[in-house]
Amino acid sequence: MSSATVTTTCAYCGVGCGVKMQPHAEGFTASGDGAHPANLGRLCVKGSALGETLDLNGRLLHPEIDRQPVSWSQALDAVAQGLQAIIRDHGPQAVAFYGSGQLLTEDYYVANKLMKGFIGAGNMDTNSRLCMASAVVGYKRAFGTDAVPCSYRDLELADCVILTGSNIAWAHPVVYQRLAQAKKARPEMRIIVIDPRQTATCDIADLHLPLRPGSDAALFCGALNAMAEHNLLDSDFLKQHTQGGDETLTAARDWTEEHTAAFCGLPLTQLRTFYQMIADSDRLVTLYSMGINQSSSGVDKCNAIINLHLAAGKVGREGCGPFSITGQPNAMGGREVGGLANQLASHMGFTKEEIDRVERFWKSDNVTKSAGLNAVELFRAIEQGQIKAVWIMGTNPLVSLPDADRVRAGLARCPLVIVSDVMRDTDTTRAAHICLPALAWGEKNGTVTNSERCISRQRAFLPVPGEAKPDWWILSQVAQRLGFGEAFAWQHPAEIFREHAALSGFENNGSRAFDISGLAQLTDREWDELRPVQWPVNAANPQGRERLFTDGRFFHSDGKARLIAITPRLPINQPTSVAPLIMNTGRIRDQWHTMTRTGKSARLMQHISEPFCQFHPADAPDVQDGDLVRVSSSHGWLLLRARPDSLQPRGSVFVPMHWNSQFSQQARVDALVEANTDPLSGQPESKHMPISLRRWAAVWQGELFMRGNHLTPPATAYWSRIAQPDITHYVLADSSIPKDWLAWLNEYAAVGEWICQSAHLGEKGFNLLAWADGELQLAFYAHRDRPGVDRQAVVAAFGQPPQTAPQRLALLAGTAGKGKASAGATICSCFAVGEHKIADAVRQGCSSVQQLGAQLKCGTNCGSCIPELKKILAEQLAFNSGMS
Ligand SMILES: Nc1nc2c(c(=O)[nH]1)N[C@H]1C(S)=C(S)[C@@H](COP(=O)(O)OP(=O)(O)OC[C@H]3O[C@@H](n4cnc5c(=O)[nH]c(N)nc54)[C@H](O)[C@@H]3O)O[C@H]1N2
Ligand SMILES: Nc1nc2c(c(=O)[nH]1)N[C@H]1C(S)=C(S)[C@@H](COP(=O)(O)OP(=O)(O)OC[C@H]3O[C@@H](n4cnc5c(=O)[nH]c(N)nc54)[C@H](O)[C@@H]3O)O[C@H]1N2
Ligand code: SF4
Ligand SMILES: [Mo]
Repeated sequence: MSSATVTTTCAYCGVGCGVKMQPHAEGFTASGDGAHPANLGRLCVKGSALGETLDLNGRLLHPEIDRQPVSWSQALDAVAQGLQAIIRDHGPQAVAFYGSGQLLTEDYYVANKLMKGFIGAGNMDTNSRLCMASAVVGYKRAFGTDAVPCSYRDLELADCVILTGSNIAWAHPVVYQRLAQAKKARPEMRIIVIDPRQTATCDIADLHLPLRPGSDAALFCGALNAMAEHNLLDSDFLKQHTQGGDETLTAARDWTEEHTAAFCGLPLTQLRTFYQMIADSDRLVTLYSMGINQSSSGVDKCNAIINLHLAAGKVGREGCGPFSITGQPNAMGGREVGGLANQLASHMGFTKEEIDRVERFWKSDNVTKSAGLNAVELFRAIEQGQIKAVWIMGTNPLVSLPDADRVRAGLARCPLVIVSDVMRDTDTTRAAHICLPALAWGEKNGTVTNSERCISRQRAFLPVPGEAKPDWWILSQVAQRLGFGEAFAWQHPAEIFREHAALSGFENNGSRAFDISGLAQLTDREWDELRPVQWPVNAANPQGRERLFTDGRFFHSDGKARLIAITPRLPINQPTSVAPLIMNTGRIRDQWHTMTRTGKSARLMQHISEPFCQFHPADAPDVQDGDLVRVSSSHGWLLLRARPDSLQPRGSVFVPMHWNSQFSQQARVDALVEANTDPLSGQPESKHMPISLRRWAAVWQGELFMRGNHLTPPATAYWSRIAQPDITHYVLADSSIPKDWLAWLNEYAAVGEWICQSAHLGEKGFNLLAWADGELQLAFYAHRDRPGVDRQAVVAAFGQPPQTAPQRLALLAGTAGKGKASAGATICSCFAVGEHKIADAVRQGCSSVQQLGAQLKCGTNCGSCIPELKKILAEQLAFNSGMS
C-alpha cells in the first residue's frame, strides 16, 4: 500500500478528472488534482467518495470454475482448452468477446489483438455499443474519422452552448461546474438545454426545450434551414471544406418553423428564441450524449447536429464544435484500440490495405477479414447457438443490455461463459462457468482517454488483493496457452502501451487522426510519470493538440468534410392503448451504472436509496408519492417506488438504469427495453419504450436491519437493499401477511437465539428488536402502510445501543430520534446534509443557496446539489408565502 499521495485518474465518468489519493490511518482520501487539465482541482461527489468504495467486501479474489475456487493455472487452462475445442469444432466465429469502456487502454489493446489478430474472429464488441456507437459513426460520416474536434475549454469560450440529450449536472458534474462558472463570469453566454425532462442541468440554462422524445433530428434540420433562409451560413467554408451541402440543405427545406415546432411539440416562440440564440452566436458548441446516441436513428441525429456546425463554419475554431461527450472513463481509449466489432485496430477498418497493414505489424496471418457481430447481434447469436463461447470483461450485460431477460436466458444455454470481473456476485457472474478475478481501480496500472482526447494515467496505490490479476495479464496468459506466446510476451503494461502507440503511427502519414507515435519510445519510467496529454501526439504535435481540424482539412480522401442529408425518424415504438406512456431511462447523480461500486457507499445511497419511477401526477392520478408501482412493457415488468413530479413531462416516465438483482427484487430496467437498434451503428434505443404504470397495493411494507452482511433478501414481492456501514438493510413489501412474524423472520435470521423485544400492532403491523450481549442484532418494522422508521436512529443504535427503557421503547416503535429533526434524503452528499434540515433552514429565514451554504455547508464543495437546493428553496419559499 502506498504511503505517499498518489496522483491518478477518477474511476468513473468520461470527464476523466485527475485525483490525488492521500493515505491516512483508516484508508485514503480523494481530492482533485489541481494540475490535471480536465478538472483543475475540482471533483464531484462520486469522485470525492472514491476512498469509501475501496473495501474488499464482495470482491472476486480467486479464480472460480462453477463457483468453486481453483488455481490460476487450472482456470487459465480451462479457458484456453475450452476456447480451443470450440474453435477446432466450430471455427473462430463461434467464440466472442464482450468488453467495456472501463478497461484500461492496455487491457483493451490486448483483448483486441487476441481476438481480431490471432484467434481471427471479428466477434469482439463492447458496452460502448450501448453508449458511443452512434457518435462514432456520426463523426466518421462527417469527418472521415472518429475524432472529437474540441476540448472542455471550448465550452468555456463559447458564446452559446447547446446541451442536448445530456444531463451533465448529474452525469458529467465537473464539466457542469466548469460551464456554470464560465456562465457566471460571462453572464451573456447562452446555455440551451434540450431534453424532454426538466433536469438538474436546466438550472444554468437560459432556455429549456422540452421537445417530444426522439425529435432532435428535426429540430436541428429546422435550425439549419432557418440559418440558410436568413443567410447565416458560412458559404466559403461550405464551398472550400465540405461536400454534400446542397443535398443536405434541400432535404432540410421541409423543416419550416411551423412544421418543426409541430413535429417537436414546441411552441413556435420558443423555437424562434432557440434559432435566434444560435444566430446571435459566433462561437457555438453543441454537446450531446445518450439522449441523442441511444436511438434507432442516433447516427442521423449526430449528423444533423454536425451538419449545422459545418454549414455555419462552427468547427475547428476556438469555442466551437459538435462535442460528443463520452460516458465511461475509457470509452475513448476503446475507440482508439478498435474495440468495437466494426473496427479492426487503431482507427483502421477492414479494407484489404488496412488488414494487410495490421497483419504485418502484428506479424499474424490470421487477422479477421471482416467486421463481427455487434453487442445485440452477438448475444442473439449466443441464444441461437452460433456462438458457443463468450468472454465478458468489465461489463454487466445481464443488467445493461436491452431485452436483458432474454439475454440471460440465451446466456444460460451458452456452453462456455467466461467472466472477468472485480465483484463475485453480479447478475453476469451468476451466469458464468469460469470467473476470473481482475484488479480493480486503485490496484491496476495503465492509461485511459477522456472525452477531450486526453490520455492520463490510472495508477495503483493499493496492494494486490487475494489472487486478482490485471486484465492484460490474464488475456496474455490465455494467448500463450493458445500458442500465440511471442506476440503476447509483455511483462509490464508500458510495453503494451508502446506497441499500441507504434501501431497508431505505423504507415500513418497523416491518414489517421489517431496518432500517438510520439509516445512510442517512452521508457517504463516515462510512461509511469506520463502527464495528461491530448492526442494526436506525433512529430507535428509533440505536446499534443487541443483542437482538431483548425486548417479545415478533414480525413475523407479529398480532405473535405461531408454534410449528410437527413430524413428525421421518430422512435420505433410509439405509445399504444395498453402501453400509453413512454419510459425514458438514464442516470442519477450518485450511482454508477449497475451499482457494483457506488452501491457500497452508504453516503451515496442516501441521495436516492430505492429504484424509482418519476412521472407527471396526472399520468397516474391514483398513485401517491411513496406508493409502489408496477411498470410493465411488452417485455417484462418492474416494481418501483413512485415519485410523482409535476416537472416531469406528460406521458413520459423516467426510470434509473442502475438497480441490479443484488439491490432490488424486480428493478432491472433493461428487462423492459426492446432491442431496437440504429441500422448504421447498432446502438439500441434505450430511452423510448412504451409502458403502462399502475399502483401495486402492498398488504404490508417493512424495513429490516441486521448486523453484518450475511442476510439474504427475504422472499417478498418487493425488496430493495440500502447500503449501511456494517449493517444489512432491506426495505420490504409483500402481498400476503405471514401467519407468524417470528417464524417468518427465523427463515432469514436466527432470531430465536436472541433476546427479542416485540410489539404486535394488531392488524396494523409488527415490530421487533433482537439483542445479544447487550448489542442490537436485528431490528424489524412491518406496517400496513410504509412504516415511518427513523433509519438514522436505528442504524446508530447498532453502534450505540439505547440505555434507558423509554429509549428502547422508542427504538422499538421506530421513532427513536424523531424528536430531533430527521434528515430526510441526503441532498448534499459531500457534507451529508438532508432535505429536512435544508427545508428547516429556509423556514427559519435562509433565502439563497449562498445563505444555506454559509449555515449548513451544503453545496459548498462539489456543487452537484445546487440545482436541488434551489428546488427546495423555491418550494419552501412558495409554501412560506402561501402560509403568510
Ligand atoms: N452519476 C453518473 N454519471 C455517469 C454515469 C452513471 O452511471 N452515473 N455513467 C456515465 C456514462 S457511461 C454515460 S454514457 C454518461 C451518460 O450521460 P447522459 O447522457 O447525460 O445521461 P442519461 O441520464 O443517460 O441521459 C441524458 C438525458 O437524455 C434525455 N433524453 C431522453 N430522450 C431524449 C430525447 O429524445 N432527446 C433529448 N434531447 N434528450 C433525451 C434524458 O431525459 C436524460 O436527461 O454518463 C456518465 N456519467
Ligand atoms: N436502459 C438503459 N440501459 C443502458 C443505458 C441507459 O442509459 N439506459 N446506458 C448504457 C451505457 S451508456 C452503458 S456505458 C452501459 C453500462 O453498463 P455496464 O458496463 O454493464 O455497467 P457497469 O456496472 O459499469 O459494469 C462494469 C462491470 O465491470 C466490473 N469491473 C469494474 N472494474 C473492472 C476491471 O478493472 N476489470 C474487470 N474485468 N471488471 C471490472 C464491475 O464490477 C461491473 O460488474 O449501460 C448501458 N445500458
Ligand atoms: S466528474 Fe466524472 S471523472 Fe470527475 S470526479 Fe466526477 S465522476 Fe470522476
Ligand atoms: Mo455509457
